[in-house]
Amino acid sequence: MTESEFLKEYSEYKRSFEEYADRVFGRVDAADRLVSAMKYSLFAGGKRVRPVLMLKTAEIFGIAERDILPFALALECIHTSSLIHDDLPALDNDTLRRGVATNHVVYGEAVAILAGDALMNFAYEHALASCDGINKVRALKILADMTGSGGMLGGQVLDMQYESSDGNEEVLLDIYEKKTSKLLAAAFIIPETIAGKSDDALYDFSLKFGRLFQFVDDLADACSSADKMGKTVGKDEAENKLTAVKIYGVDGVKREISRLLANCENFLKSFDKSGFLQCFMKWITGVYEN
Ligand code: GRG
Repeated sequence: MTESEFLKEYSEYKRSFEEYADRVFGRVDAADRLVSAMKYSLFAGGKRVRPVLMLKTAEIFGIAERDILPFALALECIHTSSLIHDDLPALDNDTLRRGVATNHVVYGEAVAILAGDALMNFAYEHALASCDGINKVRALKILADMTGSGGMLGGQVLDMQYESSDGNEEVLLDIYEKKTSKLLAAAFIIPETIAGKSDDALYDFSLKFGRLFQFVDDLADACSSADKMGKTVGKDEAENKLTAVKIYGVDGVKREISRLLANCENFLKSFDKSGFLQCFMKWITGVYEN
């Protein structure tokens, strides 16, 4: 598959997702300040990496789009909620996200906190309403597990604990698995679960993919620009954060990224209809290159 074929297919999945999200949120009253704040961040121009991966994986497992879209929207709402909260003054105190002012800059801190909460609540409400069988209930439990204290939220707290303190590679990998990889893994594991399947190798791959994704983000924070990234960069080093760049150095992270990429590509070779996912790995690692 060529890069332009890949990008065309990516934009088709993204369009399906955007149309669905527009339909769902179009029904919600935007005159309400809380809903307006939720929509501001949800429609601020994210890449929709998680929904696209979920739609593609669903297709590979033979799941109809109507069965996966509610989960794809739930996952993107949880991700957006985490970005709103991560940008708050009490956390990263950032003013730029997805190329626009952060939620609390526009709506104030109190509404931004509640908009993050409301997106999280909406995610479960929406996915639950679509549950018409035990496999979808199982998928919903996975979404909750990947998000909660053993996943993204717990990882964020660990991340804060190790701010400005000495950590090592083992600690870093544990934080990244929880903070970043588990939510990304949901994009692969939820369609698999809805299809009534379970495979440890796919879960291992999805965690490695999450690590690769976070390493690329760390490298971008060290080497890219705010214009290109649509968010503040250079903060990790300024705040002495525990990152892959701190542990491996810039060249070391590049080597780790190549190693993880080869590892992921190797797994995908054994995975049916994986051309799009192979290209995805290349795209995500090249997208932030200088
Ligand atoms: C619960 C507050 C809280 C945080 C959880 C998700 C997270 C941890 C923090 C947000 C910032 C961060 C470094 C996340 C790591 C994963 C990552 C690189 C997210 C950015 O995801 P993209 O590139 O963003 O998919 P867009 O804007 O395109 O959706």
